[in-house]
Amino acid sequence: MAVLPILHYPDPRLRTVAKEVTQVDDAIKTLVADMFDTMYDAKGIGLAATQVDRHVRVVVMDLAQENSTPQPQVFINPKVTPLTDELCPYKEGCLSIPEVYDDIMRPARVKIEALDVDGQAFSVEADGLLAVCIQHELDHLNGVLFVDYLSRLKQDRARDKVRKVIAKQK
Ligand code: K1U
Ligand code: ZN
Repeated sequence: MAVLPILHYPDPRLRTVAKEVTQVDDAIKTLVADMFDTMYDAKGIGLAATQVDRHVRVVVMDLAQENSTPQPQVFINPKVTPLTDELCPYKEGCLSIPEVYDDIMRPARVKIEALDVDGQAFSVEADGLLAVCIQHELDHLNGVLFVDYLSRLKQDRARDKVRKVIAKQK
């Protein structure tokens, strides 16, 4: 298992549209394990394969509160269908856009259909943070970032902020 490097905005590789997984084989299982290592190391609650420069439709998530039992979830080839026209705001963050947060409006309730890490199909209805997070991660698989929903001014500020944060880390 390994902690993988995370791509940062505005890296053009974050714009790649990920390909469907055709077989949940050992290579995908290793990717899933590495993505969990990477997500936990970065203290995130979700991660899309796109963010670690792997362009397959794989998402990992753990929405457990800090200091509680981990609740790892895997979504392979996720499909998300809104179940309501109601949009809810949530102050989103992104491991690829560190230290930038802003309110994004998304459908409040969705149906998620996906494969699990054993290749078994499942379906779940979601609201709250799960609904927000799966829509954010699905956007990553389609090359979309939450700052794309913001003004050009806020996008420019986000780019400057990420540059400064990354420079400080070096
Ligand atoms: O995809 C990612 O970059 C992961 C992202 C998931 C996400 C969080 C909040 C709203 C939408 C999507 C993160 O984990 S951001 C990391 C973070 O600091 C955070 C952790 C817990 C709650 C909220 C944000
Ligand atoms: Zn993100």
